Amino acid sequence: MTDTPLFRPTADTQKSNEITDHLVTRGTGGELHQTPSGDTPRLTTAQGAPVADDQNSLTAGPRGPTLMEDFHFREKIFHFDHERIPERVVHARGYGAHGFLEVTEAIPELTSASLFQKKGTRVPAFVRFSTVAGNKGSADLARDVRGFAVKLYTQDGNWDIVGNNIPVFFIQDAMKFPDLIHAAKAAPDRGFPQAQTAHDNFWDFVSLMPEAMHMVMWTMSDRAIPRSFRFMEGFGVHTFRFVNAKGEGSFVKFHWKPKLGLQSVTWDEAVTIMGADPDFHRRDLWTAIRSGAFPEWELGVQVFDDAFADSLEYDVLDATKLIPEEQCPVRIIGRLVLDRVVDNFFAETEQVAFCTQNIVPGVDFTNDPLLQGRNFSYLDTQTKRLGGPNFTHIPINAPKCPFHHFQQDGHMAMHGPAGRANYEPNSWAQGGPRAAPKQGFHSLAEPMEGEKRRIRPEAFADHYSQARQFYRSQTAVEQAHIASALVFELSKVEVEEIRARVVSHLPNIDADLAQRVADGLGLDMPKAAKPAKAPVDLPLSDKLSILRNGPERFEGRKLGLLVTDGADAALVDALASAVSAAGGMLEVVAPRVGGVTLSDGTALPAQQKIDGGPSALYDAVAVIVSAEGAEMLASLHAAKTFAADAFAHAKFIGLSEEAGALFDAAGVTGRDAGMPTLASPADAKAFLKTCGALRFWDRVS
Ligand code: HDE
Repeated sequence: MTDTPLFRPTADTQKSNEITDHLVTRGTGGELHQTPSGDTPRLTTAQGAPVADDQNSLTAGPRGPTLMEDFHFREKIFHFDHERIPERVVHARGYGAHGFLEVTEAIPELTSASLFQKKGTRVPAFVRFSTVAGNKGSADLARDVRGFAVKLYTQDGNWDIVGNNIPVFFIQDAMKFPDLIHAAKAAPDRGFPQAQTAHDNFWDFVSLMPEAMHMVMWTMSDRAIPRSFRFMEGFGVHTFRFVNAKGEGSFVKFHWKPKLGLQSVTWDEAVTIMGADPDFHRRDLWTAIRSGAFPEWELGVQVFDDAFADSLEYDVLDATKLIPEEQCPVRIIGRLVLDRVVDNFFAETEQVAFCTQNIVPGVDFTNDPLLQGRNFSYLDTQTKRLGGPNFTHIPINAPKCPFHHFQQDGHMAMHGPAGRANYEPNSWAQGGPRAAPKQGFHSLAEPMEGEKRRIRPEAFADHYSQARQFYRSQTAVEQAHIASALVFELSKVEVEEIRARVVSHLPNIDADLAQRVADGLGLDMPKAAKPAKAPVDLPLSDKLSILRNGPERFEGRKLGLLVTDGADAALVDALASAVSAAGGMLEVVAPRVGGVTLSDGTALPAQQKIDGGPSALYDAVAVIVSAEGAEMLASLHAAKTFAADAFAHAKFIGLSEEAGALFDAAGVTGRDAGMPTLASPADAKAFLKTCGALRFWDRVS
């Protein structure tokens, strides 16, 4: 062997090296630079020493051993080796964005919280949405609860409302949280299943914990497969306290209501989306914000006093219960707008540390035993996850108001106050911050007494009434989805006894639901579980349904337009204008991603090749093709699936006259009112109006 048989680029050869010539500078939107420009900063080590060669490690001779003294190599690899931090023990997969909360109604009579004193006050916000059970790399569309965690950077410190998109929880006491999560996540021996509750351990646990049944109804409903973070509600879940300047307290429950209405996908769509785009939700949020369609929620509060709480059939300290809006209206007091994506996913979304203990003067906890347990858990988990007690020094977690305290040192301390006084009281001049008895945080002076015992309150004993209320408040379509979800999940349970134990709870909720699930499983109806407290019929609540609270317009939604060469240009134009006028988004799907040539000779680029753009990704679809195009698509499996799925998922489908051949080939031979023909440009506008209803449910119900 000779000394130099292999080509190794050197600093000199870099100029002709294809890879280095296509540098993408950091911090841009991703535009490509052909060559580094004059103001491109020089590459340095973490210590700032300029680097001459980032391609080759230092060796003794071209083919010789790598030298230990190569500090640039060692530093680069060492840092890479340490890039990962522990993922969150729950809610590992999440996506965040910046925005603000604007107060639309001042409520000084209810709370002394600084932000609520004046209408129009704005505070910066950071929101992280998440799934619960899956690991960081799991798919967005898993059937799961979604986290809805909001950090508000107020003038009186950070206030974290760490909520979910479901207003109740599985368990009543934080003591059971590790059990719940162990049971829900992958089994410890085999390490699967990932990101789903469709397995024995989860159903074994909840079937032994009837208090979970209300939340089970919610997680088996379409709430657990939202179409987008932008179209889901958020809930603080627990009952909190507002405290006003006079020290008077009231109970409060927090709600986030999406301005664009509620929307979910179907389970069959979710299954497809998980393969076609596992990042569906994060991509949706990123794209919407970057395109200027800023997602918005109303902040609402249910405020009530002790007398009202005492009048309820259940306990407001029980997080497995909600208060229907019909019983206690939601008062809108603000709006949350997300208008900025993160600059760096790790620095912001991964390092953000929500803690339920982060509240501000004017807000207080209640004795909800779940909330009290959370107040310990979040602080503790951030310390582990972020490596020490100074995680509040990380910019995303630091308050944006002035802060002064005597905490010091520890790993990675970033704030090092000057001066001698690091204790209180002290008598040094300028001796440091002092407590502020007037403006400072005061707990509500609530009388407390009782025996020290481990006991569940009697008022927590009714586990079925609200589960029944939820199920019966759904539309027929939604009820069918709940039954199918239960059948799907329980069909993945291997032990029949566990399946039967789950089903034994259902007659206490609804006999018809129980029968449907038993039939779906091929199970003889088991004896109903004996309730700790007999369920009662509560008034139904429309607000619990998604379909009764959907949008009436297509704003914020996405139309998938399947086209071929020769498609009618005027029709395509009209449709694009109608989508844009409706505030929607259009994605072009074509046989090739290079796009198509329309009937007037213009080129239309595509965003998706048909195989990568199934109709499940869209809220409605249109198929505008030439006769030859329809014939060609009729022989493509992906195109036929696009058409057949759009139909099966009850989507609105706009068809050019020629497109019929594709649908016939896909086995969709009839045409219904959800499939209007787009014969002329005038039809496009009418079609978009129709799409506002989101689905043509008559087709499947
Ligand atoms: Fe959490 N939860 N949780 N949780 N939770 C965490 O904190 C915990 C509960 C929620 O985007 C952990 O930072 C206990 C209810 C969200 O970063 C951990 C109990 C609700 C997020 C933790 C609950 C939530 C978390 C894991 C039972 C809705 C994600 C990582 C008492 C109101 C926040 C972390 C983010 C995260 C503990 C129950 C919502 C371990 C002990 C109820 C949205 O601290």
